[in-house]
Amino acid sequence: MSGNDQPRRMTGGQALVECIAQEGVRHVFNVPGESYLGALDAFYDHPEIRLVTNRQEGGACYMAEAYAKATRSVGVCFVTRGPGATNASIGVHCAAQDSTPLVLFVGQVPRINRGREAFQEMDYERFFGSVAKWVMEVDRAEKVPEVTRRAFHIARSGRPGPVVVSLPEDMLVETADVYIPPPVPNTLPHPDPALIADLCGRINRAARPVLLVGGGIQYARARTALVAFAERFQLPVLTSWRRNDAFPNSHAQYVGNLALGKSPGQDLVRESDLVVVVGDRLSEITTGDYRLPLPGQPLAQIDIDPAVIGRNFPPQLAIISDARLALEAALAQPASPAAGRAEWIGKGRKAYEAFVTLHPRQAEHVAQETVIAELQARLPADAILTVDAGNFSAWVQRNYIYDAEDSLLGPTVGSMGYAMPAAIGAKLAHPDRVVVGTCGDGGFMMTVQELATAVQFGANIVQLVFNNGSLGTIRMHQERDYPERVVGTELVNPDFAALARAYGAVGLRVEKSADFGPALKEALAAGKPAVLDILVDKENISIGATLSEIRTGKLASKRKPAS
Ligand SMILES: Cc1ncc(C[n+]2csc(CCOP(=O)(O)OP(=O)(O)O)c2C)c(N)n1
Repeated sequence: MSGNDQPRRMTGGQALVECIAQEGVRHVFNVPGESYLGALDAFYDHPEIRLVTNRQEGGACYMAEAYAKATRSVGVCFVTRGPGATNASIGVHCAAQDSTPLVLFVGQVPRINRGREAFQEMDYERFFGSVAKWVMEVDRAEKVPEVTRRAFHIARSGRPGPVVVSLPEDMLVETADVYIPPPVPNTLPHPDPALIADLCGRINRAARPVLLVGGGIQYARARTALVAFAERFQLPVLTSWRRNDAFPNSHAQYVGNLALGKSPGQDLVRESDLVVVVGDRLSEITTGDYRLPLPGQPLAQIDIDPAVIGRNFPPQLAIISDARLALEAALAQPASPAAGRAEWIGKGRKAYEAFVTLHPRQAEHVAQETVIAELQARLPADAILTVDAGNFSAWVQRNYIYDAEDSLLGPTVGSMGYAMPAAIGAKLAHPDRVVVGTCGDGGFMMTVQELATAVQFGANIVQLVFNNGSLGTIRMHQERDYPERVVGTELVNPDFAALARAYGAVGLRVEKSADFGPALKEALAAGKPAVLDILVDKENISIGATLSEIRTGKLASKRKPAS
């Protein structure tokens, strides 16, 4: 898409929407506000952009964030000043920790009123300063294209992330001669060939190397190169927290996901003599509280962002590069993997397969294992699952096999209320793929209002609610640290199936394991959004231990010294 050569007379709002259209944006998520009416009106003349009106800005911003994840392009969200911005901030924080390209446009008070504590006035630079990659207020209509182009460029380049652009209300209706330059090309950093040769030499010599990959693979569209690289250099592959889909899970070299709790993948890292990390920031959860890789363990890191390299773990070899370009360069290097690799990979794969094999538990209501087995059996291979924060997600992440690209969208930031807006965003991005959102009863109610958005915009998702009448994760922590002192974690819920029907969606209540399969089948064929209210036992509160086991000390407390 190109800009226009000659300046044109237009308002700030018109220039803004023109720029957004030229960036190739086809969905914009918003909650309207009078503070950006001049931009809102400009969408009227751009029917090629679908303006999705949400019911709460938290839902809108999550939806834009997940749309960005599902398309690996920049998500765009518009909210009003002050309260709109604060509501949307959950999505900005999510985009920051999840490295998701997002531009949040926020209305602002008229320029003459800046600094007067005018109606709903906020200083966005200070408010978003610690989470956004860049925050900028556009002070003149003719500067709209310059700031917008830069906003998109910053959001998607390097380590992707959120940008906030503040739009004074009067600037949006001001007319000016506006020159619109073309979008900034996304230039990718190439690796240093000598370092790639060094890396491949180390990999060839290592007896027990592991390859850990994260979201950088997904944004670089590096899957083909990654699979070829893993095969050529005979490496077992691990994925990071909530990036399970960065590598096909059915591949014989896939050995697991590094998530909360103990896993055989962690053992493999512990035993490794070379940990190669590509496109992952080595978060607290992926590294098991910053304990893996071990101190002094040989580490090689490839990342697009110099600030990510060595932040928590000092690597012995560091390559700043786009993940795909680095892996493709490595493919041209001689491969002579040390003897014993097949056994090393086989050992990891065997442990992984045992770890993810489902063993349905005793359950009065629905066993989570049955839900996963049915999903695996009934969903098409390219289905997209979204997850929320909550204990239920452990089953969705550990036991489901993610083979397709971008088939798991989850908040690595761990914020509740994500799954349903994310599912809607993913469905709007990929109308032909089946999209299933998964959440707990607590998380569902945080953004339940977006079910109206799904119905209005024809996003026919299936939303699964694992309903245990409790904020189960916190109850688990509570029982572990303060056994039998239950306070603040019980929930009295509405009838979710009836609520869904009131929204115009399909609503089904599933009380027994045997009923889940037929209910899922009905939901998938419904031709409209569907919510399955799945009753799960409070006793089966976590994947690692039952409520009774936790009460009797099966989980070690992180907060209190062992007595
Ligand atoms: C926005 C937000 N608020 C609070 C939390 C803290 N938190 C994490 S999990 C959780 C409970 C989730 O309960 P539910 O959605 O019912 O799922 P469950 O753990 O029972 O499976 C809470 C309150 C959070 N992560 N995000």
